[in-house]
Amino acid sequence: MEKQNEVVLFGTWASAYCKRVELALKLKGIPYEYVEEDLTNKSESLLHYNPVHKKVPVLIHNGKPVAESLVILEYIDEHWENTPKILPNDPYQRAKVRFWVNFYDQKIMPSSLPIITSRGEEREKAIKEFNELLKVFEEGINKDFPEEFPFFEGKSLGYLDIVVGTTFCNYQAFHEAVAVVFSAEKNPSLMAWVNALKDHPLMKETLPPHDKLVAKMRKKYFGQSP
Ligand SMILES: N[C@@H](CCC(=O)N[C@@H](CS)C(=O)NCC(=O)O)C(=O)O
Repeated sequence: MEKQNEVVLFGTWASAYCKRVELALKLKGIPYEYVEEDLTNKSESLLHYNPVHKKVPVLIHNGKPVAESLVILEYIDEHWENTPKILPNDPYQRAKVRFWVNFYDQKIMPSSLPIITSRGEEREKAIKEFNELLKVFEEGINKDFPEEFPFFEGKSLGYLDIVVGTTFCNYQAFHEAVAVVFSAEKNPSLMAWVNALKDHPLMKETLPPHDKLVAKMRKKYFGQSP
């Protein structure tokens, strides 16, 4: 007999992109099977289901793959419509949330890479540039969503909370393994938001363990053994 709602997630434990999807599935109460991928030796299944990017996450729903984390989040929200909504119902609000999620993925996420790869003055410059983008982001979301702080969409976590939370809630690991990039003095509302997100029970359950993540970052970025 055909299963109606078989959900399988291909992911890897330290990936914020994968954690986005895990968190969304949990928030919506969707049962799923999780398959941990070894990205140094990608499985035949991953290559079959995501032949274009060959990346995780990939969600397989009743045998059909959906790739790219933001596409997956929107798919989940549209398919399981009688579960807590991730995106706002109002088209204009939805457009604004998508705008800032895209800004986050396209501008802020890539700007953390030069911080990892540089040293000394170059690193200071990279941190400064990262912070300038963060300011634009912080001021933009405060202006666009003045009523909804610290959680968008009222009490349940929304699209921006999921996307930002699953990366920034690990900031202490990044500070320990790489460099200190933000603080309550420089980024007051962002830090208040991130700290509130860190306390959400499903966020806590979903984030990777701090020590394991620090060790992974040190090894991946600097070739250091724990
Ligand atoms: N734009 C993609 C990015 C996903 C991504 O970069 N995944 C990484 C893990 S964090 C990956 O699978 N990397 C394997 C590779 O690049 O070969 C998304 O949003 O899903």
